[in-house]
Amino acid sequence: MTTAARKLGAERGPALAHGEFDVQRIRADFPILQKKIRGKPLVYLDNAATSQKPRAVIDALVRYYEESNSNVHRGVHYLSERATEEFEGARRTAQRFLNAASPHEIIFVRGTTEGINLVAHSYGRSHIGAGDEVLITGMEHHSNIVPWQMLCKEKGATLRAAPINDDGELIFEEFAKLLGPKTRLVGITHISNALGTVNPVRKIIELAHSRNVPVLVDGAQAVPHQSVDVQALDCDFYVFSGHKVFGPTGIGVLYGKSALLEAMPPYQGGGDMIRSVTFEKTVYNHLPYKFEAGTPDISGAIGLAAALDYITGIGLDKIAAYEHDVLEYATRAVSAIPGVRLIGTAREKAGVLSFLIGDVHPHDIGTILDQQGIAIRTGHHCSQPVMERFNIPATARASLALYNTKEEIDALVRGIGKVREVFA
Ligand code: C6P
Repeated sequence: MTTAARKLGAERGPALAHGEFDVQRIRADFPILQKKIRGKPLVYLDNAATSQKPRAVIDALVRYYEESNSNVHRGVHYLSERATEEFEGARRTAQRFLNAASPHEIIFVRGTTEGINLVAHSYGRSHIGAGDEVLITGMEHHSNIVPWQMLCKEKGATLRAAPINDDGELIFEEFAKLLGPKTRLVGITHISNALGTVNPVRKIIELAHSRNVPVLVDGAQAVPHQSVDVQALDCDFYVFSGHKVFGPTGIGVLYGKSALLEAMPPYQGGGDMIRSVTFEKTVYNHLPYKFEAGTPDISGAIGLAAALDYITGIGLDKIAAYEHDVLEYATRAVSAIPGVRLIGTAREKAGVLSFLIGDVHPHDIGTILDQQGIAIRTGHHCSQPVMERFNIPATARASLALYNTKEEIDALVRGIGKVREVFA
């Protein structure tokens, strides 16, 4: 072992430095992490785009299709009752995961994007009118920009975005100034996918509520990394995607406070969302079914519940502490490489390391890393206004999950070294 390698080893600390958090045991739960990519061990650092799935989730999907598959809320037969029980059990799991007051505050949707669109169409259309304003921030994903823009255009309302500073933090005073008498809704990301910034959502919600403005929190990048308690946050809506939290694609959760959801009109019409239908009139179903028209993603919900149980079993506080340590290690190691510029240097960060290397195009960085079995994302990360704020077209982004190790960060650092060699 070289002196440098020994020094790095000492910095890394023992493998079990985080109490019972045994990263190697966790890695063994994820079949895909055992694969080789282009002849090299897979180093998967694209978790903000989508996370890998543990055996528990894969097994839950297979078990559902082998033993329970049927439609829900419809049949009197054994399988339909069993599928309904499992589907509604998944809702209760999501309720516990977010600490929602009731399972009927959990609406199953396709993902974060659909959750935000649901709120924009249903709550937005009935509460936002000409001259009103929707307030977001300068670090939102397109999913938390475009639905509001569409709504504002339709209604003659205005979309406002609170600016961010050079570290990628929300400028709170500017946000407070923009939160005015015309603001009807605040939409804010909990953690930025492009920068990793963790927003002070509790403080934002308190301020918005002091002015009677409801708040939607985009939790897509938060739920895999830290525990979320919607009652403690007191948010009005909270959305996340299953596939970013080790669950299947095609399923997500919209949490909404009962009183708000009760008063909102349905988003889509169809089966399951009705109590009775005549050609003259439809009486809508009660919550949560009023917002779940058509056959839902039954297996997705069951797979998601398995994922939530999986991370809850490990402990989100342990996951947060472990990932914080790996992110700090990665930040130190990557920023020490000559020519590297980090985009997003907020004091409170989680999960994401966005960077540039000299004037090398991020797509070239991604391609050279891919040849070494290292998966990162390059581009604007569906956050073009963030790129504009930093006056760059794109970044290379390494994003972490609970199974990433400091050894993988070392591989990333070596990979960046290769990029620098190629473009020297
Ligand atoms: N961000 C990324 O690589 P969907 O596609 O509905 O599951 O999630 C949309 C979404 C909403 N908000 C935030 C903060 C997000 O990060 C994402 C998805 C991925 O960063 C894919 S663009």
